[in-house]
Amino acid sequence: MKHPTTRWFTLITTFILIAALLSGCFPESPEQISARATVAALSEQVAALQGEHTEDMGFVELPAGAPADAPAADVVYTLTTGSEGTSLVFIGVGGEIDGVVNPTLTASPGQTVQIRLVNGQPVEHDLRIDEFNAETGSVFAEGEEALITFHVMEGGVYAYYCSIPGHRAAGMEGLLQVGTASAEEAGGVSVIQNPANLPGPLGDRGPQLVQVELTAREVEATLADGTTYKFFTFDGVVPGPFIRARVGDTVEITLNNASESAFIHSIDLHSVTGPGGGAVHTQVQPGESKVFTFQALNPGIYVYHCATASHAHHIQSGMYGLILIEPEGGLPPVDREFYVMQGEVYTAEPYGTPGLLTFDHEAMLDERPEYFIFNGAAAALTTEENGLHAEVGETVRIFFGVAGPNFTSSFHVIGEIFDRVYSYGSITSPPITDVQTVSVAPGGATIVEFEVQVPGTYILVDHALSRLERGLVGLLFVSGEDQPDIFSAGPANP
Ligand SMILES: [Cu+2]
Repeated sequence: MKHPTTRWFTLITTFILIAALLSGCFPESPEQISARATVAALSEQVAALQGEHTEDMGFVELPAGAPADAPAADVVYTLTTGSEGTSLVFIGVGGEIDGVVNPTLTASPGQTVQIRLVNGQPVEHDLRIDEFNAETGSVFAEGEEALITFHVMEGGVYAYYCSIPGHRAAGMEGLLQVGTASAEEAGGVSVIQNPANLPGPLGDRGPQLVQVELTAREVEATLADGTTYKFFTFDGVVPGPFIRARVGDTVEITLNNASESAFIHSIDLHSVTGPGGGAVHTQVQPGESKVFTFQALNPGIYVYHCATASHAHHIQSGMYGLILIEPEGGLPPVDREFYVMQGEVYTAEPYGTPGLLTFDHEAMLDERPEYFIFNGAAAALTTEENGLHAEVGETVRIFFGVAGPNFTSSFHVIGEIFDRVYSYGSITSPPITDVQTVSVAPGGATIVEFEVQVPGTYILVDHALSRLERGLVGLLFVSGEDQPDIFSAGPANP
């Protein structure tokens, strides 16, 4: 299953880069000034990206095929450079890839591949494929060309990209697929938890017995486009199921460990009063089950996670979730509730490497994650299917947790202000009001609430924004009538 498109991610990345420039940190070049003019129109561009792109790609017409002096090759591709919205991209020229943005190139093992790069704009670019030591060197002028020829021996999926600083993050990357495994097949299954998938409010009921059954499953699943990873999960989703109980409830937790598992797994819920938060009673061997019971003494929004050594390894692999213990009478009603969790992934291979990635224990001890993710994959929450949706005038509540295992989140929604924040996840203290960014510790959670007054696309980030370029981004789509009294392009109407 293939999900968040590179296009979404790169457009948003570019948006952030532009926003940084607008903050006045750097002198502006003419390109940056013209980019500033496009910021106001970005919401429409984001919306337009949901459709297919057949026009306004700005690619130049070029003849396909290699120059006469080029060495012979089995497969020949021509790519030009260009812009799409505020992103930078490669665009296919000629043949089946003609006009395709960042096309997937194909070849068979043993073939000689030739890629001709034709600069479509007067900006420095190049094209590189690390695995084959193939690099074109820079092209500077519009129309300037460069050629690489290399042999592909082993099947696999490889990334081509522009190595000029910032250009890959701005969108200049694609895949070279050698052999029969398609980029889609390399995507594996999905462990993405849909942010709207959580049980509704409990209402004004009394305490009762709540029985919860969870199964630890180890699954190879999509970490990013063309990239998979061996996740550890509760019930095959990251984060695991949202659990909802109320203060005074007796909660019985059954933890199964799938027979295919290679590791022991367990569960520690921060809502538990008792040793290990339940982990001492739930170290479960593959194919077995264990049960424990606790009484919910304190209302709040709490993280749960696996607590089997190496704890940080199991957590970064995806074994975490949230449990809400409602206060008597529940939380105030809202129109929409969402469930979002942030985590880190420590891979041996650099960010953006296609194929199956492997866990790197040293990188974890050094706290150098390659990926930061919301809900189970890089840019998981940027698609129509897995994004957050609301309508103008509605109130939105986000249960936001940080699994870590190591990094504090500076949770922020670009273009919104949190009307209420339940700081530290405490719901027995009054919420604080009018907050831009909320700090959430690893193993901590919060609840933010806000009314959406203006239609458009809002971007969920950790405002430690380098992490956006490592996959940490989500989208809130708000539909409804424009509200020019609150937000509009152009000068004020007196
Ligand atoms: Cu585990």
